[in-house]
Amino acid sequence: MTHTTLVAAFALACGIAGAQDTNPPARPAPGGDHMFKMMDTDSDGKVSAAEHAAAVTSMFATMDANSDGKVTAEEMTMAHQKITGRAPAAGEMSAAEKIKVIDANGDGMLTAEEHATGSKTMFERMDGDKDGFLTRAEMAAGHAMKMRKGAQ
Ligand SMILES: [Ca+2]
Ligand SMILES: [Ca+2]
Ligand SMILES: [Ca+2]
Repeated sequence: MTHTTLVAAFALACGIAGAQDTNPPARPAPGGDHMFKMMDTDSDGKVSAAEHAAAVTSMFATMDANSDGKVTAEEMTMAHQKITGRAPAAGEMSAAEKIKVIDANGDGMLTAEEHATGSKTMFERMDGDKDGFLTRAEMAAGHAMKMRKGAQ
């Protein structure tokens, strides 16, 4: 294998090369506006804590493919690919890293309770003006922050 081939293979493994083919600029960012509309069940343009919690609960059920009450990194990766149609892009957190952030007992899996508690913390962190509702802008800013590696 030549050096150039190695570099190309590495770029491909990191999703750098693949991102250009699978993600044309015209396509809206996955999980952005669609996710917001899904969560805003009363369509008032804001996501309340209750709306967020309901979405989190149904998200957990979706991710828990074998319904054992726990979500593993594999299950989260599979659910992510099903929803967005792609693997996490370069620079995005992997499922294992996302789990680690809210995995209270450190067993590498999420229970519904850990997921709910972690998501509530994220809601509060994303709610920049602390009015108890997430606007589109607040959610977009929060997700950008969350996806950046090493962000706390
Ligand atoms: Ca709402
Ligand atoms: Ca499971
Ligand atoms: Ca807010």
